[in-house]
Amino acid sequence: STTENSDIKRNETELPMCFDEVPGDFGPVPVNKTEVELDWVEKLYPEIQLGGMYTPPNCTARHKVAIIIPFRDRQQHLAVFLRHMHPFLMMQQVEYGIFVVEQAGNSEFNRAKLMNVGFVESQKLKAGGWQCFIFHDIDLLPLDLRNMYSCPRQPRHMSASIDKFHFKLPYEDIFGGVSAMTLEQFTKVNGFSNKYWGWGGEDDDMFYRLKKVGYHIARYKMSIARYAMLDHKKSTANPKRYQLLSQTSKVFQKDGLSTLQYQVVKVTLNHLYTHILANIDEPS
Ligand code: BGN
Repeated sequence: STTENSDIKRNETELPMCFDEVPGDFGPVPVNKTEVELDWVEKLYPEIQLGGMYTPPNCTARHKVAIIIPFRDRQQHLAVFLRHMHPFLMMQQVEYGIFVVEQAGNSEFNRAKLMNVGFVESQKLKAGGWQCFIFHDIDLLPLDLRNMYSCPRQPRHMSASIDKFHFKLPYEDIFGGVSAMTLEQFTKVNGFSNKYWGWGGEDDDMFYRLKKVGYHIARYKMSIARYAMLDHKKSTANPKRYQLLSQTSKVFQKDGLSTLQYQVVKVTLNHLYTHILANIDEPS
């Protein structure tokens, strides 16, 4: 009977495993950079659960992935990003949540510290915890479904091939933009540094940490790791980044998750994302 059938469907243990790669002919996907209203995007994806969480309904997900997005003053990008990412991630059959971590206060933007906050806070919001963390700039939109939002055995640099950089890798050791690390990888390196205020270097710092503990960086081939970048103003570079980078491999166990200090101002479970507003200023 129908009742029996739906009972079977709801029983998770009976579900087949989700695929590990998007099958067949799927690959390139279009992007739409047109600015849209968040209210309108919400109506497009009623199947997304509160907080921007999703579990594939018809298969058992192989990956439980927290997407962590450092954020400030990019309201115009948020709806465009969510409109692109939700259908993309649903197509990949991953179990995921989207966490937008916004910096309160007036200090320089600290992307890396916000990502540490996103790691800690997202983990509190998932029963059993996330296994995979994808740190994601809000201005990057993936262009190919074969670019799986999962965590392989080595940390993966995902945004290798960006339109704004003419789809060329800027330099071999780059780890910025979008990167994926397992829970184990991220905790082993003590997370990101908390010390990079202003633009640049925090991703290189992570690269040095990973290298120091013996990981190497995985990447998809350039025809798959393709992204479109949304337009924005250039930020001012942090002049201290070279000095900080010269110390990383010596001091990283004393700067990161182990020394992270912040206050959560507010956590809001919106329909398409969890908003974490945090004060990360250093106590004066
Ligand atoms: C690099 C930045 C990265 C940034 C990439 C791409 C530094 C450290 C001194 C070499 N690194 O130059 O943080 O992701 O450009 O924009 O500035």
